[in-house]
Amino acid sequence: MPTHLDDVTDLLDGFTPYAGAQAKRYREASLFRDLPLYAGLDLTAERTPDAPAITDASIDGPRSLTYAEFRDATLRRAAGFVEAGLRPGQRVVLQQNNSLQFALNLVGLLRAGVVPVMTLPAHRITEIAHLAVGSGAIAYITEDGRRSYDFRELAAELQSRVPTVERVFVSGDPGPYTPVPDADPASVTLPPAPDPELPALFLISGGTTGLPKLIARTHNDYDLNARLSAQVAKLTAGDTYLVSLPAAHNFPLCCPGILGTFSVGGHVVFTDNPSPDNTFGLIERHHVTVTALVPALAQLWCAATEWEPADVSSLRLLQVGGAKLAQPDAVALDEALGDVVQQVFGMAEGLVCYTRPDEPRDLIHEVQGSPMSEFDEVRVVDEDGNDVPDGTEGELLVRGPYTIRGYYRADAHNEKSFTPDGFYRSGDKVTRLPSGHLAVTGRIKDTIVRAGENVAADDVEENLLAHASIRQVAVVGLPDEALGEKICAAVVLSHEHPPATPLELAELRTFLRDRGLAAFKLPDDVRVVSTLPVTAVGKIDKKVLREQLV
Ligand code: OOB
Repeated sequence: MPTHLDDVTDLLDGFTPYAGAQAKRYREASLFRDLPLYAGLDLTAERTPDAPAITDASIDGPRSLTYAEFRDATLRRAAGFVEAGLRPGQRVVLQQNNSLQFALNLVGLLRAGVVPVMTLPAHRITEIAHLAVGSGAIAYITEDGRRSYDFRELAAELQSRVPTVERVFVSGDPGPYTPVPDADPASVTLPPAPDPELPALFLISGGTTGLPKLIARTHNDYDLNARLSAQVAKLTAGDTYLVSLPAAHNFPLCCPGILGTFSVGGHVVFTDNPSPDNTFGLIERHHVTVTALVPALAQLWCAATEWEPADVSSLRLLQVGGAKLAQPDAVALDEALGDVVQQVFGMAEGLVCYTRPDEPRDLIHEVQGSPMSEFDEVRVVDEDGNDVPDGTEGELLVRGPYTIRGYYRADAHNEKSFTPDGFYRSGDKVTRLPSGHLAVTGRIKDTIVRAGENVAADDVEENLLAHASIRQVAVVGLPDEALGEKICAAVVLSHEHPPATPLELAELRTFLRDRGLAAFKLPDDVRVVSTLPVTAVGKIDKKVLREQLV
């Protein structure tokens, strides 16, 4: 019979802690609170027990809970998990749509010292099985089939492929499984608060290549992430945050998102449908002040201001991140919604950059922000690892108090992804301004090797986006006998400025040549598509696109 100690020892096997001189500096600067991740919620519940904490506006709702009610419900859920036999240090895969149940399960697990693996609703068996094996998960917590997909089927498949996932708990109709458990906290001994230097939860890497990697975030570092983000967003108890993106993603979860809003005593509204015909009404009804979107969704919201009748003027901060927001889109959003855009450049691995609400609007439109902590050490380096001057493109490396020092149980990846002195190699191409602001220019490996020449996809994309009839674009390499790879541009046409005649390759090549693009970078193929495939959180997914185009 394994003991608690075994579970925690097992959790720590493959985890890279913060160490060395930096860890000492962070301690000396008192960056960490040494409290469990749910402390922000508990402190708020003490201060303002009757303030609104959560409104569930998903298909489970509508239902609202005050801070005291929500805290008590999470204690009952934690007691339920303990009574069901879950032990501190064990990992469980959590997969749920945005709802109160998601929040109860998350906080209930944290209180029980159980470590959730934060998967997204769009993940399917390949990713879920991979993450369950990688984390050593013993349970899967999910929901029934009332939304677009029946997760109980995924549960069956998961248990047949990964027998170490012994338990399945389901919110809603459990079918053959166990309902998510609740118990009287007075009748169960909850474990002591977890060590704040231990992993609190696992995030999933956002890359569009290969299978996702596990990112262990500690109580201390993730709590810091929430509090600093809340400060940058100037979040207060008067704010209402709408969870539009999948709640388990770092951006809506903690930047400042759900956890940041709890820490200041604001109100969190959950929706499981981010389309404007639903969200605009919610913004009006609940006086939503802050929300977070990926650029594709932001474009849709921007267009919808033309026809949606709801009053969305309560919105003071529209955070856009996860992928690059084009400058004209940032301008259009500010015009449509009244100077509300905040650019957010973040990563599950840690570093989050924000534009600040009081910065000049034209700067906010141009850059993806600057790091949120003065302890974030950013380097921009060339291919040989040498620092480049400000204004020159290079790879972003980062080390800081809330950036991981290694992926979980991934020694081979860690060799490539971290420098010996602990900097994370982001794979992102950026330029840095003397002010410290970063502009993201692309991904290091997003290149096409055409007839022996390296072509950066972002270079071609940026130039194509300057075409009035092109709304969205993704450039990928496709196999070609003569060239090795040929350059293919998948374009989504603009509704406002549709081309007079169908868009032809020859015309696009002339357009790009006139803009000064080198001949070897000109697309060999153009495909007009109605939408581009996206990842679980809504970023353009080039891997899937390539498969669709060949
Ligand atoms: C966020 O996190 P992930 O882990 O899903 O993805 C991180 C990657 C970054 O390395 C970068 O390649 C890209 O997504 N990215 C951006 C961006 N924000 C993220 N690329 C260009 N412009 C941006 N504004 O995506 C994430 C985590 C926390 C907050 C916001 C986003």
